[in-house]
Amino acid sequence: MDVPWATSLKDIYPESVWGIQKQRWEHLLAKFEEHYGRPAEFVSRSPGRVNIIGEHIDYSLYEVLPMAVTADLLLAVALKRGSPQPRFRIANVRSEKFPERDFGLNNEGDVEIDPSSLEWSNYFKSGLRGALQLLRKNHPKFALQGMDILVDGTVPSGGGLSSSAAFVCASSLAVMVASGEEKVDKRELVELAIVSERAVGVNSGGMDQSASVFSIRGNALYVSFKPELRAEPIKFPNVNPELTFLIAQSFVAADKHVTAPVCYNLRVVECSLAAEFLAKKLGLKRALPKDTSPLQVSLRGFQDTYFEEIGGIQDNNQTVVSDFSKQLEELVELTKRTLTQEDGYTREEISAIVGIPVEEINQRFMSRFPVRAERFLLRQRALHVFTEAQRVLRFRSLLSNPPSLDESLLRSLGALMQETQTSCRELYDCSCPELDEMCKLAREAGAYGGRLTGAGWGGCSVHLVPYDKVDEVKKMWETRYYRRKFPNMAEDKLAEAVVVSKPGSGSTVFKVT
Ligand code: NG1
Ligand code: MG
Repeated sequence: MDVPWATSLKDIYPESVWGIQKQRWEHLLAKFEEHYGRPAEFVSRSPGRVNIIGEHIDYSLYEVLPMAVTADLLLAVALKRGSPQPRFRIANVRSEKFPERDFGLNNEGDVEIDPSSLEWSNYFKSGLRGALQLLRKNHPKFALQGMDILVDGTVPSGGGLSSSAAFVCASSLAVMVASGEEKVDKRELVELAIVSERAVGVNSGGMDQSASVFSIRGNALYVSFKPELRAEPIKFPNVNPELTFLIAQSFVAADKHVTAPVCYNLRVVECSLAAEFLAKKLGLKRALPKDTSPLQVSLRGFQDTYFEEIGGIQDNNQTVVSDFSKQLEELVELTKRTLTQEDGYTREEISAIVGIPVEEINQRFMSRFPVRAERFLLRQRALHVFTEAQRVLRFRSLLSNPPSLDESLLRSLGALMQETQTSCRELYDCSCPELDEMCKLAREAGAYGGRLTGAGWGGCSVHLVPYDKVDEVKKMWETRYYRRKFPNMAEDKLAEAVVVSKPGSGSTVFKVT
């Protein structure tokens, strides 16, 4: 399926925001003309996302359930045709915060990116680099055009709503369209954006880019990574009271580029090492298959190989059960019995079990994206991943086959979200006191359940709230969290801290006429 071309903002946004979006787009296009002295030719757009459930399991290749939000990133573009050395000018409507940049390709015809600097244009560059590789692969004689670009983004950065993926996806899409690709295949775009975003220094999974590109308005998205990337829209059931998600900022900035070696990238390493460890301890005959996870071996790869080798699970009547969720249950028990050290494992201990020298472990798992750790908490990480994968299955089945359409359904969904929060806090260690506090306050004010969303360690949280309790929950946060913790916060910032989220549409190209 191709990325759609929109001709009206009504194709993109829900009715409630048409007015405000019209103003924003008119402002962007007027600014473009003022800045570059000619009109933009098209706008490429990709939204942020909120993850409803399935946290930190995409890079272990387990299914996740995010949805796009209405906030998005826009790139207004005009081409610089026929210049032999393409140059890129990229400016932002918020020029005080994001100063204009002008760059070209290096002598090898490549895009240079310095992942160690927190440079806003890196996200465009990584999208450009990915698109360029794909275009060169598909058209060997391909010649890149220069571009003038003006950016307008409404996804808060460092807020857990994946402004980064929105930026990278919109950028790759813009470069593809600017290069004459009228039809951009969604899956190709997602696959290239996943790999591209790693150039910015985080060894990420593929949930954000999938949600940003594939989402369909009014639906959540069930994303699978194995056997191949697939996204299935999931309609929300018509429950009474209406299913309402509140997204709340903690205003604890989670800067992945600074924390990656001890947070995000470290978790990716721990999960891959847990897969190797389990495979060896349980005596798998075959090596784990190389897959599309960031370090090429994953807990999902372990699961599939393990059950293939033992020929499935036997139930009480000795028949083989291939039920996926039963497999996950079994893996939880196996993990408890096999990864017994609560205080983690050193490199030496891991090396002795998996039979790979420490230097090779460092090289294979920790050289491209360095991590800092003495002990690796394999038991806790694997337990989180296997139980979270089960929660996603349960959540999805409650949405697709709701046992009832009343409050009890909402309570069951909320309870699963709450369990995720507990697991993120206790097993995955990716929450923070502020996020825990916000979840607790929301429940006191009537929310069914809530949890951090995205990588965690700060950023946003998402809560399932009865529609008639939305104001109470907001009030609770305002008085007991925001005003206490940030007494000097500006009123407009406070007003934007909490939003009711409606599932929005995915990437689009808009032709300016
Ligand atoms: P954030 O930090 O919200 O962009 C990150 C990863 C996801 C996923 C979540 C945790 C990137 C681009 N995204 O999301 O792939 O692993 O954390 O579930 O790094
Ligand atoms: Mg991100």
